[in-house]
Amino acid sequence: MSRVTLSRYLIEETRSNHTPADLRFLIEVVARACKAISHQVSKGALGGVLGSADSENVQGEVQKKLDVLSNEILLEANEWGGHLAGMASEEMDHAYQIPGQYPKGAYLLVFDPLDGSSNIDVNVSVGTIFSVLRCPDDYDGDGHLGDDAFLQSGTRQVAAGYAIYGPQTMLVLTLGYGVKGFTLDRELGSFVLTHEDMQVPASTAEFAINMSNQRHWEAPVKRYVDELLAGKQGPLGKNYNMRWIASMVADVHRILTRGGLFMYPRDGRDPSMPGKLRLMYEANPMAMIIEQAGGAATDGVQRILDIEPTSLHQRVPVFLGSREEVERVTSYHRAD
Ligand code: AHM
Ligand code: MG
Repeated sequence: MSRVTLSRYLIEETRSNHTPADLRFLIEVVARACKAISHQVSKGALGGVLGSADSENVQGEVQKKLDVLSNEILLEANEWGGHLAGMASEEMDHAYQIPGQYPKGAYLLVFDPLDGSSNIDVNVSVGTIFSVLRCPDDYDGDGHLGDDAFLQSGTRQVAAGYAIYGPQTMLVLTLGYGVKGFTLDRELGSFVLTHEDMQVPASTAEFAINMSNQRHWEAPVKRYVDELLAGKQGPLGKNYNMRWIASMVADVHRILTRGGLFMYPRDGRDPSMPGKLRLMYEANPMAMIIEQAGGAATDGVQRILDIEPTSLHQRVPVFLGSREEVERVTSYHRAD
């Protein structure tokens, strides 16, 4: 069997004029950084990388050592290549400036360096989520890149992807025409194309939500989950199964593999937080991937990719996965 590596796939995309060469380099570098993160994650207790760092991020969350390390790996890999105008991440308050000695490029890279980090110490799958935008042509930040350059709707993403560090390390990527999955071949040191055309089935009998927040949910989500739990005897007329890994990357990967619905709704725990997940580096890239695989993604009311961001670390409710179920829960919100 002839194996198509990520590099070969990207070269062919560039040859057929689908993907500009500088975007190809950018994806290659992100993939290389993900390989390095995968290596660090896999060391576990042997690498001294488990546990918390003595720091909090801008959102007041205690950072794990691997959150900080993964962020540094992505910054260092990407800052010198000349394809980026700047970067932003869950772990940094504001936009990261490309150091003055390096050339700048046309793209912006946004990432969650290690999603699901509460799972690191218990040896459950975690991942890196990334989104690529163009730096606005008319951007004039006087040499300083402000957060405002990143505030573009998800429809303007030119690429999105994630790496999952699980029993296998995989890179799942969309350049805007379908979703490809690459598995890391550790002997070869390369990501190899293993999933040609990832698709989310339109219907499903599996859902994912953190049920412990049930008492804080809004009425449409309560109604919908009550109906799911009522099973065959209820209004939906079928039995549903539930899975909750608490790593968005792992939950989304399951949905891309066998269908399902992922929900992180708004809840009443903290009125200043409209949901837990962040728009720019969690909801938007995952929404692009899911839509490109034939699924749907909304915030309960509108398509996630249409949301006009107002801040870098903005949070949104998320409903994504199999189209029929996303449409149903969205219609319950609209009827409310
Ligand atoms: P993180 O980026 O700080 O790791 O948080 C995001 C994670 C998602 O991966 C996951 O879906 C969710 O938060 C888990 O939330 P909960 O702690 O409510 O289970
Ligand atoms: Mg995250």
